[in-house]
Amino acid sequence: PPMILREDYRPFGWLVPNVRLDFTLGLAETTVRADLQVARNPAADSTPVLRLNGDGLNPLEVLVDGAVMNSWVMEGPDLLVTLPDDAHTVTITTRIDPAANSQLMGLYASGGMLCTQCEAEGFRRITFFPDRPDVLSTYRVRMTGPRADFPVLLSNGDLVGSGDGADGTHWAEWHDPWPKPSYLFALVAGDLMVQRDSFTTMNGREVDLGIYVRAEDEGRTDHAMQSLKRSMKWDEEVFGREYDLGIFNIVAVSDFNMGAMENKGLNVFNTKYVLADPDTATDGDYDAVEGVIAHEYFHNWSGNRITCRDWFQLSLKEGFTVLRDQLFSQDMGSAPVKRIEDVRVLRSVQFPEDSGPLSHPIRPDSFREISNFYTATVYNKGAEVIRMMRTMAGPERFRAGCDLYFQRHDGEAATCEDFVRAMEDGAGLDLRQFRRWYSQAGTPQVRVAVASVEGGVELTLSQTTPATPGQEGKQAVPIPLKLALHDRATGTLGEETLLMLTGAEQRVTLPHDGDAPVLSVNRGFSAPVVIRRDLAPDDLVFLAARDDDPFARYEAMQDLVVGHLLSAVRGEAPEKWGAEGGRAAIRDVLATVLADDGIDDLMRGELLILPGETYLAEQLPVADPGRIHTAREALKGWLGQALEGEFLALHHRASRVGNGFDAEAKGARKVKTQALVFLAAGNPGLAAELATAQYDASCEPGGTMTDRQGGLLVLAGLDSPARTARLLDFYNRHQDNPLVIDKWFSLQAQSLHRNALAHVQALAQHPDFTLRNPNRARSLFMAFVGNANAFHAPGGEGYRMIADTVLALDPLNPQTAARFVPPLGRWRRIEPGRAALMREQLERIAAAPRLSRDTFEQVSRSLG
Ligand code: HT7
Ligand code: ZN
Repeated sequence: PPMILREDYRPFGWLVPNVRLDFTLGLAETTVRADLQVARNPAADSTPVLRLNGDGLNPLEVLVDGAVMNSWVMEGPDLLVTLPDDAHTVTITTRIDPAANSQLMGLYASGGMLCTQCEAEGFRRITFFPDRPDVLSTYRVRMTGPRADFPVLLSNGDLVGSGDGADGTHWAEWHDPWPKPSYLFALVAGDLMVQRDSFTTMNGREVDLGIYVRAEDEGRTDHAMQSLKRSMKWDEEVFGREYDLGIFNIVAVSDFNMGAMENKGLNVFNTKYVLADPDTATDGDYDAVEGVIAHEYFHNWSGNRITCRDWFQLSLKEGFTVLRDQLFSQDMGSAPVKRIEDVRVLRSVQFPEDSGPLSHPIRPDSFREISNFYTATVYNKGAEVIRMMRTMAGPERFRAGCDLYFQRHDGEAATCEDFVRAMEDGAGLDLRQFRRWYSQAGTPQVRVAVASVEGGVELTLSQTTPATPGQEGKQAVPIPLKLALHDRATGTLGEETLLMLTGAEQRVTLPHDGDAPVLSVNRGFSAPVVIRRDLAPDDLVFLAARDDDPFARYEAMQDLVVGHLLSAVRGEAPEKWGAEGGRAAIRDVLATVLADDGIDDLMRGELLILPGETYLAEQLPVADPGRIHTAREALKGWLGQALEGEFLALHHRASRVGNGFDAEAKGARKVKTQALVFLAAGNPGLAAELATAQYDASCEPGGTMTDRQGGLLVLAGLDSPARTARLLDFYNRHQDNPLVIDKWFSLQAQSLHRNALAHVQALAQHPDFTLRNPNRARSLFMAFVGNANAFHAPGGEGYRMIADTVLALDPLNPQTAARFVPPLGRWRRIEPGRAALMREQLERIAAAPRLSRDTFEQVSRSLG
């Protein structure tokens, strides 16, 4: 497959101002008649040839200005039509089979309904079209189908007509007045229930809201609806963005490749991010629903009103929208906790991506398959890059920059450069050097050294970015670092300041009165970098227990544990990291955290999370996953024993808090299961009893899925007679709810049980398991990949199982298959024995015939 280059961008030769689509719907046969009004693009090189992208289509008929034309040609999957004049109407008829569409791109059948997914290049699987984001058209869509099968007929924009047809059919016609690229087109037809509501915009316009689900999911959309209304209000208040149609619909489908899709006026969602009720959704699920609903809604401005010129600019809409949804969630709940959660995702997913073979800038320079670039780098690092601009400008000037961007580029297909320029002009920032964050891949490493000088301290800061594939030499990037100098002896906390590190090395002197300065740096995670600082354990203990920045407390706690564990993994003498090899200090800080009335349980829960095994592996040039797992479990067990009384008391206290959805109840549930996690490592017998009791209590009326899942996850890792009984109970209780059965697969795949790998092998044969449903495939195999100890089984069985999954899934759903390749691609950073086994599996995949473009690209980059 060819490599597509960012620098090769050229405007399309033709404009397509208006599109009319006429669908005759059937699950196994849908006919599409597309009328494209086309005109030569004065801003492009003139060409009489209109290239219309297709993917697996045959034109049944081609008309130009109403007359049959036979001189069209196919070039690969594309249709080429040569047009004599400057403006024409081109009409093309195609026929597709949605039921056979297992890729879930284009028009496909899911549970008896029809729905579409067109981003990035799915529209070309429906009809021939210039399927690129810089061709904007208004759409008029007519659908006809059997009323009994498809009582609900939806598309983008406003409903402009509907009626009955012959033989039990009916039709509906929708018109979207806002010009949009083809990737935002959507159609849904099915037998669906709707929850309706309305929203009055800041200018007093009424918007009809609808959330459509299948009958069995009725009654589980209230949280999504409330989240939508909160999102609409927040976007008005914080970004000044008002909704621009009279209708906003959301449809939930159970077969979906990603989380959701922001189609104009008709968002299509994975059921996982719509449906929630206390008996079946965890607190994490509730938060995820709110976050994804917000994200897709916010795209209406950052993505739809202003879209991307080409797919290299994907972070223009995704990075910006992730930042917007993160800020929203910060405002809806606990801001520090949300920040810590977001940083944890960045460091456990994006940092490894950025230090491996798939590393790419947030604005990539090349790709073979764009679906492979919907990554944590484009999304999450992209959000961090814009967050840094906000930090440098402050919220008010940042808002002015956003306002200018929205005003300047409304209705356009824009670039990342346009965004940066609007920030320069609107927020008054000089971003000349900052642009390197868009072009340079890799995570900057910042070394910080502190020396006492007369009247203060001298900081020496230096930065380097390791080489990444195709980018050997790196330049310094501007790094905004929030910092404060505290005094350990007196306990005085210093004022926060913002320092810009712009060069490769920089020295700064900061005033400080006391004798024991402790530097708190990258507070709030002001920059997406790795900080290397040589802080003594005592200083980390001080920061973990006392810093006024919650993120800095979390960070110090993490550093303390990382220091101890890496020392243990390297086999260093325990004294190197303080008494008991640092364990005593960790125990004491944890005890302080457990007793600290100044923080709530949601925050306490964050401070109790030990760094994950992937994050720990990331700290080493070459890691032995087995040693990391052993060291981490040993620490957990030691802490579980050393603080058994405290964890028991915590579990007891938290169990007495009610089942509500306020912060107190959510916090209690969070620390309750965390207490169990430590106890399970320290005293498995006792933990099994408590986990069983927690599970059983959660099955009483009013009990929550958070407690049920938490108890069962811990129990699944232990050898207890209750294990099998409760797993069976959970299955029987929820067997009719696919999203909960996904949890059942996941928690067994994630469990710390020594036979987890064999359990996953057996579960893959379970009658409820299928690779055809992406949620189910991910629930078992992605959860398994996240279980580092099981995935990295020394004999390579885990690697083989994932390679088998890729090979089985690739012909069905290449996008989902390709997402299982990156875990194997980490082989260079794993000890040689396992690395060889990982590589062997990548080579086995590479050797398979007829590999998809998606999987081929990921495997070849991983081996490269
Ligand atoms: N913008 C949406 C991307 C998306 C997608 C991409 C490829 C294949 C399937 C997909 N479904 C949705 C999601 C978002 O970021 O909002
Ligand atoms: Zn998005």
